[in-house]
Amino acid sequence: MEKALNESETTIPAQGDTRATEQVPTEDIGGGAISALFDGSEVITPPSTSSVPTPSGQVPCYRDEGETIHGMLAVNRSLAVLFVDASTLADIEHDYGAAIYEQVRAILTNLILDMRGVETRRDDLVTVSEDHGDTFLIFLSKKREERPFGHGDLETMADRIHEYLTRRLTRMTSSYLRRRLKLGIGYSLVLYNPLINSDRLVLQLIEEARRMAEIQDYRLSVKSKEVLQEIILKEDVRTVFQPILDLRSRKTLGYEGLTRGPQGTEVESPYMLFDIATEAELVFELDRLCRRNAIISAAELKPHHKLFVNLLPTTIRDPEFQGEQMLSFLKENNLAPSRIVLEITERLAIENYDLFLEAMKTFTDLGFEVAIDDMGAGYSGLEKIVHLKPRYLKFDLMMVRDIDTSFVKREMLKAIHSLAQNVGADVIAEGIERVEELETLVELGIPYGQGFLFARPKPRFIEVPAVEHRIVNEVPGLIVD
Ligand SMILES: [Ca+2]
Repeated sequence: MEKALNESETTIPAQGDTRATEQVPTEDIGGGAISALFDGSEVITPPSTSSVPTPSGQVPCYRDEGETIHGMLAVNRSLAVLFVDASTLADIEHDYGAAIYEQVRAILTNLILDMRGVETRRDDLVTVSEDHGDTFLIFLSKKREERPFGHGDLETMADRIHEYLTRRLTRMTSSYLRRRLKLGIGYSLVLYNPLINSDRLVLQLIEEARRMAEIQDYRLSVKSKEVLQEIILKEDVRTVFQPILDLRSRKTLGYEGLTRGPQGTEVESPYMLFDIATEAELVFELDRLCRRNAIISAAELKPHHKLFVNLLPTTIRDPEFQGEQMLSFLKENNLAPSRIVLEITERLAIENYDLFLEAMKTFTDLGFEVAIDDMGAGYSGLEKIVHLKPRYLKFDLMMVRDIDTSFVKREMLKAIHSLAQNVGADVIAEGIERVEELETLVELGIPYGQGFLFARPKPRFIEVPAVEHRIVNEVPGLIVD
């Protein structure tokens, strides 16, 4: 993603989220994990508001600017409007609460106001369609001596503004976006007619711009789908590996294969990839590619290490992942099923329970081990999980974040840990970033973990030095890479 852009723009990082400033695709998903599509509704403490701008001017509702708007229409004999629909930001309010949402909305408002003089004219009238709403209406001013707006000009302007706002807003709010940011930008032009009530002309103008935003949105979905189809056809994904460690001895249990899209593109992050795939109904195809790529890329894996591969329950229906064909594919890549742990998201396991039970049997009969992924991520199917008898339970990274200060998260982990012990499974904690989180996990007796504290996902297999090889006074577990 863009690193070279103006650094003075404000970013609001989620607390303790080192990823926010690094533009690294979020860890702990990849392969077939589509946890990204099913957000845990985690409440994050709002960051200090001192770093967040308040809008440099209050944006009025267009209804309160009737006189100005009618004046522009009459004087210019026409009126053009740009329609900016940011209603998908409502997800942020749902996931993080109203305070964070207001901050994100303030950032967007500032971007739109600051855009004047750059992408639009300085004296354009910026309004919202409703007070506190997330739809902006920018009435375009122009000097009388200039030629009137043509539709081509407006279309070009809408495209430029779409790019301008999407890029900046994505970067500045990346910690809160679990999905692709979608802004709908439409435009319209109405001609002045003294016989028709100006209010009605303005309403017609707005309605047409709204519909145009929908059309533009559709056009962009088609484009994203094309990008993804090309990625799948060219097999243009990479697998990076993150070690999973014994938290006491630091010995490596294995590596989780995580998928990245083409480097430096909007779809480098697996969240984006799977988000587009869901919309384009290409999840199965993408999941299959990620899984294949993880296995093919694991050639250097040492024999005593396991490979954790994410997959969807529907994989069981994939002829390529069945019987002889699969076994010979694994053999070609020097892997036996006994070295592979299949990670399946808790939510999908529960939602597709019968299929999943069948999958468990098929896969465990062949010698695979199974991990239930993203445990605790806002979905509770604990009782059903007991019957699945998985080998590992992976505790979701959102639950590990700040677990040292969260009573609720610790209690949740205790429940999952004792459940694991009852069914002969081991807990793996994901997304460990801070020493205090690690200490809490060790105190609670959690055997395994992974996270940036030890190693970032890399194209090669990093071995974290075992405890006995480290200086006693050194910070526990910290590995620099
Ligand atoms: Ca996973």
